[in-house]
Amino acid sequence: MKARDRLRIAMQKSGRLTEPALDLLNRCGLSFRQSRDKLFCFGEGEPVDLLLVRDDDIPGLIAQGVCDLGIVGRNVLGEFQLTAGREAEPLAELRPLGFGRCRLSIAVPQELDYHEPQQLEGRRIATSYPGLLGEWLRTHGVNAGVVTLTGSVEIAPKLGTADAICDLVQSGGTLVANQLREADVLLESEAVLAGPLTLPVDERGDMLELLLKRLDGVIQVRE
Ligand code: PRT
Ligand code: ZN
Repeated sequence: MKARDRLRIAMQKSGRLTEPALDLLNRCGLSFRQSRDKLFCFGEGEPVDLLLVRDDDIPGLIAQGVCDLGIVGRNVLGEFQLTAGREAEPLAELRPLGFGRCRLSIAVPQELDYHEPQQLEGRRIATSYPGLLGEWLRTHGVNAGVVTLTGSVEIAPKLGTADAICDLVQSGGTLVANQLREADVLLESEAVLAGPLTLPVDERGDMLELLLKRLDGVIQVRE
């Protein structure tokens, strides 16, 4: 395979992180010939291109070397690290990016008087994050059933398929609408710049270093 000399960044094609990620890259002096309906965006000035994909695919694309970097929620990166298997390339969180903030939390029915994780012993917890939930349960020595769902996790208690849930929370509105209450926080999340543990030492590596410097400048100005 021919070595790539252009840096390739994976980002969400269409979702909560798309606009703020593009905005951040623009403020770092990068611009792209945009074709949102397509997978690929060619960088106009600097040798940096974008791959627009589902957020869940981003860590895998970096681990496989298809992309050099990715902009993705810490929740998705963390779940990948825990579930991808030992043979997958470990990834690093290179920078927190300050947008897409939310929490991965345990939520319980409003009437449950929750005060400690041990109350979840023997219960079923629905989640799209079995890796992160499993690790948290182990840390607290709790044996609970993990029910993995890919969507609509918040309705599981009403349907009787789970006693509690572990899901992303931002305003808390979704929980209230489903008679649930945030009980414990597993992870404070935001969008991060993800990359390999060891950065490439070639032209791509030089561009990557330049991008990190610009990012630090932009993030500092914003703070
Ligand atoms: O299609 P693709 O797979 O790329 O998109 P997606 O639907 O998986 O992701 P998307 O766009 O919903 O979220 C992308 C990322 O944004 C997540 O991985 C988080 O890092 C971050 N983020 C920030 C959120 C939220 N806030 C959020 N509120 N992701 C999801 N939610 C959902 C949550 O799952 C729940 O259903 O919003 C609901 C809760 O919101 P509140 O405000 O009612 O509490
Ligand atoms: Zn997704």
